[in-house]
Amino acid sequence: MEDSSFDLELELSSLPREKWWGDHYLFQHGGFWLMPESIQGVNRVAKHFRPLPSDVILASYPKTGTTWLKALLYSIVNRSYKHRLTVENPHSLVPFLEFFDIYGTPPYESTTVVDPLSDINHSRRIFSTHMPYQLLAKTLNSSDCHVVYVTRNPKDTLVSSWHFVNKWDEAREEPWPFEVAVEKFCRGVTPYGPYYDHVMGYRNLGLERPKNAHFVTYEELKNDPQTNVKNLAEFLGCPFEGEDVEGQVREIVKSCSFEVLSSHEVNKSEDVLAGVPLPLTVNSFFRKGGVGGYKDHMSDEIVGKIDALTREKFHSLGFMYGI
Ligand code: PAP
Repeated sequence: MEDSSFDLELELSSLPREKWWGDHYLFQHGGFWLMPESIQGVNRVAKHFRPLPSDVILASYPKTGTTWLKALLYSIVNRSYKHRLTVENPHSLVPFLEFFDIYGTPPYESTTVVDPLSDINHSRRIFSTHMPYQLLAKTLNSSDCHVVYVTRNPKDTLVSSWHFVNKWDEAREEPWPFEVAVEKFCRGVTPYGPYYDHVMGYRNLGLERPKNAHFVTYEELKNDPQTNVKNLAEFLGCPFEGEDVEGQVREIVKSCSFEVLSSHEVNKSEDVLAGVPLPLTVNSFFRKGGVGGYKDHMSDEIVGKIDALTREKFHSLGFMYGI
């Protein structure tokens, strides 16, 4: 697949832009804010990706549990290969569609993208994406593939994103002020934001096409991983069977837990994650992995501001979540 006619500079010059942090700008495309590094990949996915009915697509807004779900989905689908999680990073096992050598911009001088139909997983392909449903609707609705969407409460999501950005090398010299991160989040000016529109797009898909889209929250998973892992397996059409179903599920829950996953040498690595056009170290995807950590960072005033927005954006549409 070639798209040598794509001119990123030309594309960017036609889009509204706003400063995100440091020297990084975001560009508005289809109602969402994107990093320039992901625009070509996002366009290619929307244009070329034709999911197979057997495909599993993990969708998420950044920092809402992507890494965890990658590990869980990989283990559920490839049960006899789940030991690979001890030696490979979940992002290598379940690549982002718009990055890596799937539809991303290769970090080397080439416009040829690896054939996305090649067998990247063992039996069934699992991809992930941060693309909002609004930009993927045509693609997803053209197929019987299974979509899993994970979300997380807005305050922990925001805090996680802020920590993540402050781990970037450039932030060592000039850290990103928390108040600025809050302001950008509330205005929706974040990579793949607005968060609220992202979540509602996939929530509606889950309500409209429950056989094809499964919506789960980080907090539900934390609260009852055993039931939720069984539900995911049922949804994907590969329920746990045979002897000791509870034991099989328990094993997967444990091997994908924050504590176990983050203890593997491969996930402690300071190496830059291959295939992503940003200098992200592998270990930066693991920090605390908890619920409610926002309380250590947010004043009552900030909590009040985000909760008011959550009421307006979620509660008004009947989604009683996030407060
Ligand atoms: P991404 O969207 O950039 O891939 P993502 O994996 O969604 O990132 O988010 C990282 C968050 O998930 C981190 O949260 P924290 O900053 O609040 O700690 C990270 O610690 C957490 N995380 C990573 N792996 C797990 C896991 N196995 N269980 C629970 N949380 C996890």
